[in-house]
Amino acid sequence: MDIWLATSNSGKVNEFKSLLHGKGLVFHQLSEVKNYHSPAETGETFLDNARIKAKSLKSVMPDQWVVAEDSGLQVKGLKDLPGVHSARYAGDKATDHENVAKVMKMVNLRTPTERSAKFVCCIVAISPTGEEFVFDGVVEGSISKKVAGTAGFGYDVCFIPEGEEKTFAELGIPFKNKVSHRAQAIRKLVEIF
Ligand code: ITT
Repeated sequence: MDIWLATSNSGKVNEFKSLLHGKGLVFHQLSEVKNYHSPAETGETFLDNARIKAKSLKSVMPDQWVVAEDSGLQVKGLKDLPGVHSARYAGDKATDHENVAKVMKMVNLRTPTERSAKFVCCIVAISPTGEEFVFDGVVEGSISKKVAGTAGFGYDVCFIPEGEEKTFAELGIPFKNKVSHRAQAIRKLVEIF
């Protein structure tokens, strides 16, 4: 079965592929869609933004399964920021490195002793007949005292999942894929295919 993934984040694509490996699914990426421009993520929630991305791709792929995902880091002591702004926390064209640096700076400045945080993921899938499915996942944890590790992407270098002492980036992808927010949502998604 063909699935069109409405994401330009290669870290997300890799996790979808590895979590759904062997399920007979063929993933297509935005780079295969000619003249496609990702929509502005103007929603106030992860669901809003996942739906905006899914509907946008669906409008040019009307007969296909389309899957979009919106996710981010919520830091308790920063009033759940960066949240839906996770990809752009340090500016519109910010790199992962710059976003992580800003989170570390803000946490150390505003909430050095309360470092609780969570990753949230919302997936919206739209079937060839236009039926919408929504799945989510959350992983609780905390912001590390210093960045560490090389696996994964985004904030993985500064996020320690609950019960562990190392960051996702140190624990590696096989570990992350057992517990992550995205893994939880993808496991629910797979049941509809
Ligand atoms: P698309 O919109 O094209 O899917 P994006 O990177 O812009 O790609 P989002 O708008 O959903 O995706 O932003 C999510 C950001 O949150 C992402 O760029 C990371 O910085 C962060 N993030 C989400 N999931 C993460 C994870 O599993 N590990 C580390 N950081 C994550």
